[in-house]
Amino acid sequence: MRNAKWRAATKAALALTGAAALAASMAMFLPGTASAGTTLGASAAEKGRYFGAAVAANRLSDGAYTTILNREFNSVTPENEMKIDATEPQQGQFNFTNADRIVNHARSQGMSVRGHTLAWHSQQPGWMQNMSGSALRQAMLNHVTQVATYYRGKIAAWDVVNEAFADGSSGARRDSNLQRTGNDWIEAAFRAARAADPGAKLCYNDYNTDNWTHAKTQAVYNMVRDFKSRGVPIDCVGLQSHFNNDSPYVSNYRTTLSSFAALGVDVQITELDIQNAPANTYRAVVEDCLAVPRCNGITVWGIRDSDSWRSEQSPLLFTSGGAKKAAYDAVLAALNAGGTTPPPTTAPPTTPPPTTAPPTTPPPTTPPPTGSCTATVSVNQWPGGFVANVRVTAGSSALNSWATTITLPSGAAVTNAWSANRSGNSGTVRFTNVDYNSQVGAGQTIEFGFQGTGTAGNLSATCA
Ligand code: 9MR
Repeated sequence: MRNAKWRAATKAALALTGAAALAASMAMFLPGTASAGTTLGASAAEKGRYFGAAVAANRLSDGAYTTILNREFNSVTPENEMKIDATEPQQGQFNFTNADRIVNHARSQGMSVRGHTLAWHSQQPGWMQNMSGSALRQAMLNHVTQVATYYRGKIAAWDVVNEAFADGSSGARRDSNLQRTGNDWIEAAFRAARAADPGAKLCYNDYNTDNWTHAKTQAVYNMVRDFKSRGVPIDCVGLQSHFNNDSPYVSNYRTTLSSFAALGVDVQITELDIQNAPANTYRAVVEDCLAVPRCNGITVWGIRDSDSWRSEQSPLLFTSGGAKKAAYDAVLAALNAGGTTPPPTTAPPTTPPPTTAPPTTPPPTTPPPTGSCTATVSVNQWPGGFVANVRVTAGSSALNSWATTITLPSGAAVTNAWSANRSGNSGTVRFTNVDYNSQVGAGQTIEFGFQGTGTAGNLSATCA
């Protein structure tokens, strides 16, 4: 957005004074305004990307800190303030005070916000650490829903689930209280997040997933591929990219970025820091991202070395005194290399569709036909509650819209649905497409789901 301001100012200056006078007019009329080529955010924006930093609310009162933040970055990630222990310290009592300080600061500066994180085995409040089974599953889904709803429309991308895979060579999920609620906890979290904020990109985020040959990287890749094939709503993968001597940058990093991107998701470098901040390694990371059209942003995990969670490794772009390091110069040069390129065209919309868009063409006098389809339901039941996943498959003709009804047994009721509009909550409940899944190719399948209370039993769905 600062880039947009800059572009507007640039256009005006060009129109008034001509290109030759541009530099002089900017110096006269726009002192301190970020310009492409001289700051990380503006230079990244010229390449259709953002450059962000993790921000701590308690540092926003430090003028030296905010001077660099406001000058250099056009995206922020709250470092700890959106974690579960911060936002729901007591069950059902939400606290957004510190997260709001960061979000408000970002919005006032025209920066986008990455939300971090809705579901994680770590930094759980005490009440959640002590939960298990269906109660934990419901508490987790409620947390995702409440927090994503509160910030609806303000978050460019959510780390919906963080660090759910085990280290080492197993390729297995990490054991945790959330994992023990059932292997589908991750997709359930993504569906709840999509329902709460349809405009946010939904990311899976992890560390030690940089080396393409590592089992953990492959395991995350396989999960994302599976999610995409089954219509689980995932838009992006976050590679934390905390590089150090034990977990170094490797030259197949670009292969990792492009392989994830080839699954049809954006890739974001979400928590970059590099032990001792070697300029060459920082440059290589930026070049790798720029080489992959769907690598659409880089976030460093702090601003000055003194702000880092690993400050003893001096892994960031600014010294503790706020001076630019050699790594900063390398990053900026890499962002500026090759001139301006158009932004990638593959990004999904980042804002929710308007609810009352004026029609630009006369509406059809009859609704488009709802073609024939078949639907199947699978239910994950626990005492007192359930989650149902419904797969709708088009027949031999493509669908422009679809509708399906499901009859619940008495005592069962739907509490929320994702990737579908719903009418009714008990008895026969009707589900219809939302905008983004109205089109289903011949023989293709989309998926939606809903959560409910009571006992669902074996459900069947009828296409209407
Ligand atoms: O930088 C964060 C640090 O201030 C916290 O003490 C720590 C607690 O878990 O979390 C750090 O951030 C982590 C991030 O949330 C997830 N990926 C690893 C980051 C560094 O530990």
